[in-house]
Amino acid sequence: MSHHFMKRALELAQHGSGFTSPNPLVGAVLVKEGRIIGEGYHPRFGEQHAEAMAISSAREPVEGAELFCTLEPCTPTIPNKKTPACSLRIIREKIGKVHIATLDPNPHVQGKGVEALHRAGIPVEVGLMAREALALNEPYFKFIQQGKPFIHLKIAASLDGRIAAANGDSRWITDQAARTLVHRWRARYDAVLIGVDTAICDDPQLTVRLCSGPQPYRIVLDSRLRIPENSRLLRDQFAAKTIIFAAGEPPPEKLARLRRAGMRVEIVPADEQGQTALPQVLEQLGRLSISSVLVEGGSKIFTAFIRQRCFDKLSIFYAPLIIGTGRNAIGELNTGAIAGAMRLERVAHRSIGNQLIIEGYRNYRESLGNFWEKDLCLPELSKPSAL
Ligand code: AOF
Ligand code: ZN
Repeated sequence: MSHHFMKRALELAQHGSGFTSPNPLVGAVLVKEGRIIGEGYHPRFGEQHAEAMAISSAREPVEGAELFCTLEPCTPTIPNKKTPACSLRIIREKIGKVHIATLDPNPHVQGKGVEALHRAGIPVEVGLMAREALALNEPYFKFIQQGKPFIHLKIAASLDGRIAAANGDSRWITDQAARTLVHRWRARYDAVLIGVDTAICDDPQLTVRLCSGPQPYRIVLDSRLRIPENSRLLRDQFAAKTIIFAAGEPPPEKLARLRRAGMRVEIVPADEQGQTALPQVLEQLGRLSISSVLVEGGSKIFTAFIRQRCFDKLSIFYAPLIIGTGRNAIGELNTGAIAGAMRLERVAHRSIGNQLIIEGYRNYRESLGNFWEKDLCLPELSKPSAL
């Protein structure tokens, strides 16, 4: 039964999808005598928290009710907090018991919410559906601990691992069902990123068209500012959502022209190849509060992110076509022997339309941190005597 209520809280959390960043998606359910009496979620950055909404929405007195939350209730220890602390509200309302899926990895919380509830004599259980709750908030877990965005590489490839024909044509390798899924991902991510060669070759829009949802930032890595000024990314209704990253000292006239036209150009150091240095790009994105990035190509970009280990998750969509000689999804990684090849962790596969999706993580622990694992040793906390 507990499982059922936490599942509902996880579903509710999704309602904030695309709007809460860099805050997490959070859902909460209030239960009395086996019935749900209140539901809530965090709808948007800066707005009400899930627990507060669940309590306020309750149709009957909440005293003694059980609360199921997908994240540890927050504490007043968070600097510049925009909403009242949920843990205090829970104590004030005399909630009878709290079930939490994962602790809050925010360094200003990290267990303090559980501690406060305990001190007030409220029993707490942590860890119910923790995996699902983590999967829901991967970008938040990385960003709040590391200040850098969660990077997800999305590759659409033929069975023989090509992402375009020899002439550069890539429309379309995957079918409508796969492309719709990618649009849903775009709506969930803070930004979509491509290399300038893709901007030149495909003139993509990188918008959310096949589903509804918010428009993410569109980032172009363009060390020498080669992007054509009539690109759709610079001229359509979302031009204000385009950010170009150039390297070192890009051509000054083009830089001035783009900036005069109102385009946002960020300049980061060049790496040894003269490309925009990825670690600095990611740091700068973090400073802009961009907590998640979907990388959509092309091959040079995928290769650079993989070679420099600058990604968290990789999803390859294999479409049932064979191109033969064409453009490889991924270029030189200096792998040497198979033992030196990059192997993904926590690999999963599923299908959508005619595609097989294979996905995995480069290093889950490095991406999400160790902190969440503490919830596995928290049961001792649920005995008030432990404090
Ligand atoms: C919760 N429930 O629904 C969310 C939480 O500035 P504020 O007041 O919105 O606080 C933001 C922080 O609160 C955020 O960094 C994270 O630690 C926590 N998010 N906590 O109890 C919620 N969204
Ligand atoms: Zn809160």
